[in-house]
Amino acid sequence: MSRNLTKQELETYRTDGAAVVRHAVDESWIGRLNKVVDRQLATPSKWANDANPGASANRQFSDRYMWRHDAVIGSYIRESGCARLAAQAMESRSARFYFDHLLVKEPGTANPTPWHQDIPYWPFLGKQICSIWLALTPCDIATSSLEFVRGSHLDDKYYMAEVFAGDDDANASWITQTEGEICPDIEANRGAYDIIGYDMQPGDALIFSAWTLHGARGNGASNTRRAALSTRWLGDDAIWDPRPGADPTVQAEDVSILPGQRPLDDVVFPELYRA
Ligand SMILES: O=C(O)CCC(=O)C(=O)O
Repeated sequence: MSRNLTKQELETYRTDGAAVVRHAVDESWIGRLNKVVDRQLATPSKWANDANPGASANRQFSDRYMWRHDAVIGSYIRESGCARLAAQAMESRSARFYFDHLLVKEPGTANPTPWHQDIPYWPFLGKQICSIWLALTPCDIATSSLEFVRGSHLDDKYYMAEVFAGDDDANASWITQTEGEICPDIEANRGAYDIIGYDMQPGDALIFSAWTLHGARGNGASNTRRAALSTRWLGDDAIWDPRPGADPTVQAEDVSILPGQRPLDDVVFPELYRA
């Protein structure tokens, strides 16, 4: 099974910068991807950030850039229909894949995900860049479902990247090199912002622009994990923009393109959908 975005979902993405997509992918992916979660928690890759290694509670964990060696994630990005959903949301003829990002908060994880935009973390510029955050476990706002500042993708702001709790020194050292305005303290002034968020079931997804401000609370559940897989997508207007502070998973020496060029490097940024 794979689906298209509805007119309503497209309109919501356009105006809010984020849309919830129920039953975004076939449920058969959920069990397979949750096995990847278990495996990465047990054997993290070199790109993992782990606030409490080995713990089964109060552990914020992320791992990323697994698609090139993990068969399940490799199949998910090619076969689940998510590339088409990304292209439709971005109103782009094509969708190239950038990277996958597993985001886990074990029960009782206090760490919030700080409010941030994604664009300053990545070596790209362009308006047609988005993520699909696929829920692998049920969650609501109190158990760390993502929240968004509605319409913030249209604000023409570029905020300095935030260091997440649990980021190790190596990770913090590249993140703190980013430039931009300091992100306002949205959490302390929630009433001043139009904040939206959704209860999620496994297989539901949030599709959001790389320019939309988003964050999440800790996982307040005492016995359930919150796990999600974010996949990152590049549309027609994305250009390669390597700069200090950009995620080091893909660097200038890994690509044949030059700054300002489109990411036409098929091995590194495969085109997984074309209308
Ligand atoms: O899942 C989270 O806590 C953060 C996710 C996020 O910021 C993203 O996918 O861009």
